Amino acid sequence: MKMTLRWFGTGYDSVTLDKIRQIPGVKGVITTLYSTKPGEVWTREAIRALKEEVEAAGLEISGIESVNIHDDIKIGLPTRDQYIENYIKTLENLGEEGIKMVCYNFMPVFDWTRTDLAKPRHDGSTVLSYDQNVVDSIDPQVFFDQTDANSNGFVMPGWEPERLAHVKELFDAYKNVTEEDLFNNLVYFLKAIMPTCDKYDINMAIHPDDPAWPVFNLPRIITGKENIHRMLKAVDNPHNGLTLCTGSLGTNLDNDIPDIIRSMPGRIHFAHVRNLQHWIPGKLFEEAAHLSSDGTFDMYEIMKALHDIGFEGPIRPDHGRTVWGEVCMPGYGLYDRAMGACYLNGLWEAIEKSSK
Ligand code: CS2
Ligand code: MN
Repeated sequence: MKMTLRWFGTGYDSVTLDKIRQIPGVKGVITTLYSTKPGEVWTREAIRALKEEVEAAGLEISGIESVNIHDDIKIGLPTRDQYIENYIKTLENLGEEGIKMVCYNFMPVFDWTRTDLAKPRHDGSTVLSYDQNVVDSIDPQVFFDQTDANSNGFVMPGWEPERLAHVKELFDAYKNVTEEDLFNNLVYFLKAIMPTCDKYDINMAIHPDDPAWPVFNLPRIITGKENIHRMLKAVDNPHNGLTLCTGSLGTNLDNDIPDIIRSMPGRIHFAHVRNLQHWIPGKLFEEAAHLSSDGTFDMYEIMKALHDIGFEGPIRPDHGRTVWGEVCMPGYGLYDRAMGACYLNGLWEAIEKSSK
């Protein structure tokens, strides 16, 4: 594996490349052109400028998270073909610049959903948390406005104000989209982009839905072992793979994460490894420190499973706690993610040495 950190880019992230460079073992960043909108073509010049900035700091771009998918593709509107063409152009430009891993998700309207962005934890840190009762009783527009207001002034990934200013229209547009439709629209998209991925050796890594069940009555299709395998099989090309996100799949305790990992060698192209503390399974959970004993998951078993399948892709700590008074995008501060990276590196070193 290759340890990385997510970086949103100058002007969008409170964390600088110089600081990331000082986390032991972190070789690269997972980044994006944060100012682009879903559906836009990423120009080669803009990609190159980003790459040069990262490389000047002694790091590499280990992958993109995310090239977001335009809603028309997810909904399956006739206009999707134009947006798919634009996506292909973006992949070509990334491929020309030597970037070979692209993370994306296929969640309608929202990216991840959390009901509190700064829940105090027993140790005095704050974390993102989820309460199903809140989701069941709140209007999506109010929910979006609250989330936006609590993000410390940062634009959070997947929560772009320009798009979500139209939450109601977006919901209407998805009104008749069933899970089967959404799945078919994903397959249509993947089939269209695979030749480009083959040409440039780009690994596509779909991010699981978070949480791993329908929220606000929106369809969900990447929630567990069965539907992930269905997706991999529907477009059975090694470039069609998964972002193994423990914090997303792990929202549903029926998901046995080490088992999921072992069931798809060669198809996990990226890993997000973090821990959750469950209070009421399926209803109430919060994020935790990466350490196994701080939450519900056995992080050793997760890293061991990745090691056992010979995982060589980029890995990153995912959401961290906010600690030591840091002011940052919720989930994306420096300190706790740096601790997470060190811990995961330590587990990996021990697993590697003891498996010789
Ligand atoms: C991320 C997702 O913050 C997170 O939970 O893992 O926002 C992820 O970047 C997207 O779903 C991928 O498109
Ligand atoms: Mn994730």
